[in-house]
Amino acid sequence: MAYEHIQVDVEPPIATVTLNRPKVLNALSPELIGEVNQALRELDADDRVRAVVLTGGPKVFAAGADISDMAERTAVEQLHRDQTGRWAGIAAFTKPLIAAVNGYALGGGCELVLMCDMIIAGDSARFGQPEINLGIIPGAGGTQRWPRTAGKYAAMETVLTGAPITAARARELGIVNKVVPAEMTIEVAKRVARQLAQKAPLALRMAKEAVLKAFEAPLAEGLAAERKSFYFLFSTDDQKEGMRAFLEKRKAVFKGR
Ligand code: DAK
Repeated sequence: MAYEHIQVDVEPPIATVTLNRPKVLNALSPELIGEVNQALRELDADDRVRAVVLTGGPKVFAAGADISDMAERTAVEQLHRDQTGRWAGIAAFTKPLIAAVNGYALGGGCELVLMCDMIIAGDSARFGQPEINLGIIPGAGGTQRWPRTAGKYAAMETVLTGAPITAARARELGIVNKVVPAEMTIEVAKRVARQLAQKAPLALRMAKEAVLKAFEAPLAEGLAAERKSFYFLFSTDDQKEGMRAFLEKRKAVFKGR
């Protein structure tokens, strides 16, 4: 499908989705979010693709939701637009999603990053939730994902002050996997995606689902879900292939079956 606000590059076994509204720092209009949602749905169904990089390109990730689109809306209009469904669709992507962040990732841009599974930040990256300065609060998960990943006090500081933090500080808080020179960010994220793409796709999917469960379920429920997925994987060809390859001292070839 052709997109207007994003670019999708499929280079099997990975794909890259690039936000592409540079004149407004990739501000996340409803159309852009709709396209990201649609692209991820297509990539989820594409067997050639096993991991995806999400980026805003070399200069900026995204400066948040499009303020010019929101400024004059009423509460009821906001409610009826079902933005939430489109954002939830992104969080529901089943394959590994690696964020490659350069420059600002603010507001909804930061929330989009926090929906990803791993985060590679360029040293130019700045993460923040400046909604408080607009008289609102985060609306795409910021108040929930920040405390779950960075803890209460860092979350309060970010959400209440609206001040952005550097890539180095984000790394200290554990919301970034790796900080690299800005010109390397996308390449490093692609390298990570290619590494993950070598793993067994069904195991990757179950592993992602199980880790995400830890943020939502009580421990006993999470452990039960983990066990079920563990047993399930013994019904896959890839489990047989993985273990036989180990015993035969060769590299496993996984097929996602
Ligand atoms: N929306 C629209 N346009 C934006 C924008 C934004 N968020 N951010 C920047 N732009 C535009 C600027 O208006 C400017 O346009 P022109 O004047 O050239 O026409 C152009 O991008 C360049 O921006 P600046 O001139 O401001 O560039 P600077 O380098 O000086 O400053 C900045 C960069 C990122 C610090 C600054 O642009 C800025 O503070 N931007 C706004 C950041 C912000 O407040 N973001 C939070 C937005 S609220 C929800 C889902 C999501 C959300 C809510 C609900 N649901 C599912 C319910 C999300 C909400 C938000 O993100």
